[in-house]
Parts: sequence; structure tokens; C-alpha cells
Amino acid sequence: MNSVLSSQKRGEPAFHDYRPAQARFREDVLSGLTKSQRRIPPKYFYDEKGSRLFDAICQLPEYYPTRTEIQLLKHYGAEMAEYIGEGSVLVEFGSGSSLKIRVLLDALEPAAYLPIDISREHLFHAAKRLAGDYPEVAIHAVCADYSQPLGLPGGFAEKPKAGFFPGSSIGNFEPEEARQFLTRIAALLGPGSGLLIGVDLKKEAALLNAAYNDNQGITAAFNLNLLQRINRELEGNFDLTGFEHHALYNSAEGRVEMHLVSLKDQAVTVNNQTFQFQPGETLHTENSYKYSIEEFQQLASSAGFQPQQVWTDREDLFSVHYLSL
Ligand code: AVI
Repeated sequence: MNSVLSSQKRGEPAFHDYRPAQARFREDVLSGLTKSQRRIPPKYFYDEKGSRLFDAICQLPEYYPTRTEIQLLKHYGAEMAEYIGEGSVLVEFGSGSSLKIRVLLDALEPAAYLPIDISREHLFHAAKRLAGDYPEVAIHAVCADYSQPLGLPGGFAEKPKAGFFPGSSIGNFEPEEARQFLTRIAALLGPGSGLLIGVDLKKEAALLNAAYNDNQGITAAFNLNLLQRINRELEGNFDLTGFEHHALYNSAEGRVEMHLVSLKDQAVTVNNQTFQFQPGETLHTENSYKYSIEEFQQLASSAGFQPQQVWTDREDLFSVHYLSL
């Protein structure tokens, strides 16, 4: 793998750029727009603006997962740190703004912290801020697409490792993809390692629907930003007023679905290809699967992990699992 490393000083992160392919965005959008149910993978939400909008979602009163998971990390951080063990290399998949890791870093001294994220600028600034605040921790930021096969930068192979995958991002994979992803993580971390993972729980539809249809319209802006990104980066001409955000819990599938609904008969051009949208036709942009504790433990076991501990809040909104290898 091609990694570009900048030098590291105390209080400064090292930066390993695996250059996640831009070409895939074009391919994935064009092939997704051609399907009978049009779809675009949710990982493309996270350009610079999308990452900022996602941070804003995490602050919304309706979006309970972030604050509930942070409460769990704060409340049970010392116990979690015991499972992880001092001197481990912490590897975070999809680190975003690296906010949650701060709670763990307050409870634990890792040998190093490796945040992995596809959003280069966002990762760079988050790693810089974190390195300033935790100068004693060696930070190696890795710009990569964690949903693809991946290797860690050199020097970490022999150290005990703990993965950190908060936020229920596992729910954005199809269950079979989630199993494959966990299997890849197991191979990457290696025997004797562990994984601390946040998983959103199944619950009544009204709470889920509110979480993905906030009153301020931030989730709608996050969803629509995908079209803006296509316009900007792939010579698209989506009319942003011609599509509307739609999110609904599909209880049969156990997932919240997000779509962009076409409000009229319209032609859209992307990369010199034209796509015709009927009124009411949707572009499916995200699934967010919700699991019971048992369902998730079964999934993790099928990928080679052993469930060790699970922490939940009083209302059973969210769970954090520690799995070992
Ligand atoms: C990142 N991921 C776990 C979020 C979720 O809840 O599925 C993304 C999100 N989509 C809409 N709101 C938040």
C-alpha cells in the first residue's frame, strides 16, 4: 500500500496518506444511478461539509446515539480501559473529529492512537488538535477508506491492539458486509486484540424516526449535501430544490432508511450521462441497521470475535460491546 508519511514531533501527529481513490466515487455514483432502485453508498456523505453537518447531527436533541454513547464511555471508561489494557495501540475506524476517543484517552494510556478516516482535511485537523491536547500520545493519522482492505503503518504489528469503532457506524453496512468488515478487522488487529464497538439498539419506531428527521433540518441538509458534492466533484447538475429528504424506520428489515425523493419529473446530468427521475422516485442514500444485543453478539461471533462485556444505558437506547479475539 502506498503511504505518504510526514515527520512526527511531540505534540504533532504523523500523517499516513493512503490516498483513498477518488475514481471510485465517480464509478460508484454512476453505477448506483443506473440501478432500478437508485443508490449511493453512505460513505460518500463525508466530504468536508458533510463531516461538519454530521458533527452538527451529533449535537441534535433528537439524535440520542452520540450523547448516550458518550455517557456510557464516561461512566464505564475505567472498566473499558481495563478490558483494553494499558500500552495497547488504539486503532479507530472512521475517527471523524476524534471526539469520543478523548473520553478513552482520559481513562487509558495507549502506546499509540491511529485514527483512520477517509476525509483527509477533517482527519488532519482533528489529529492536530488531539495531538496538541494529548502530547504524550503518539498519534498516527491514516487517511484511508476503512471499508476497503487495509494495512496499518509499519511498527505496530508486534504491539497488542484494540480497535475502536463507535457511533454505530457498523449499522451503515448491510449485515453480510458488516460480518465481512468485522472479519477483516479481526485479521488486521490479530490474536489477543480486542474491539470496543458502539451499536445502536432496536427500539420503538417513533424515537428512531425523530432521530433521522430533526426539526432543524440538519439531517436533511446532510442528505442533500450528497447531491451538492456530486454537482461539485462529478460535473453534476442536481437541482437541490427538486429533491426532498425522507427517512423512515423499516421494522421488517430492522433499519432506518434514508432516501432523497424526486419532487418532479426531471433529468439530471452527471459526468455527461443523463438520468431521468420520475416524481416520487427515490435515491436510496443510507441504511442504518439497529441490533438487539443478542443479534449483534451473534454477528460478532460469526466474524471470529468473542463477546466479553456489554454496557447499556438505563433506557436501553444504545450499547457498547467489548469483543476479544
Ligand atoms: C454514521 N452513522 C452511524 C449515522 C447513523 O445514524 O447511521 C449517520 C447518520 N445518518 C443520519 N443521521 C446520522
